[in-house]
Amino acid sequence: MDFRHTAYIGIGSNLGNKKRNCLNGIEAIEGDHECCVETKSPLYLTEPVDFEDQAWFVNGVIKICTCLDPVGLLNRLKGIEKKAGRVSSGIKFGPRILDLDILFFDELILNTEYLTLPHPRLHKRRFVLRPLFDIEPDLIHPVLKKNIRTLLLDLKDGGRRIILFE
Ligand code: PH2
Ligand code: MG
Ligand code: MG
Repeated sequence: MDFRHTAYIGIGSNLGNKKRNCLNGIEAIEGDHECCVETKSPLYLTEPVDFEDQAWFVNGVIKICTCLDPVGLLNRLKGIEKKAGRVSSGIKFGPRILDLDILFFDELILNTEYLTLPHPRLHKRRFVLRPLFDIEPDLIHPVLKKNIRTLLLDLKDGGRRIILFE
């Protein structure tokens, strides 16, 4: 199999055993024959953003290689979320057992109804930038043309709290 693509996946949970849910999500990706996990960031406990009246999250980022195309990978991740028991809370940005978001897929820029790449909010979110910085500080955002280190240093989010979890 030709694992020609590189993708970064954001992982999050704020329901139940949040750390276990994240680790189970990573293990499910590791168990997928069309993905291989290359690097895992540490996990962080993070203050909720966008919808603030909810529990803190556990978040991390992994780097994978895959032979799937972006939509194939997205569907695979949605399947893993569903298997983990994810149901809609009815609230946009609300609580979830497991969230697996494609952050980057190669240097691809994509704007469809189903999928936007890079992830449209990643550069505003400390809970994504910090673990990304841990594993790939020099990675360049193909739209903003800045590396992760710079995006993190320039981030103005009022100092959202993020605490190393392990
Ligand atoms: N995910 C959201 C909304 N808010 N806040 C934190 N800290 N971590 C998340 O993963 C998160 C969030 C919707 O995807
Ligand atoms: Mg998601
Ligand atoms: Mg998300």
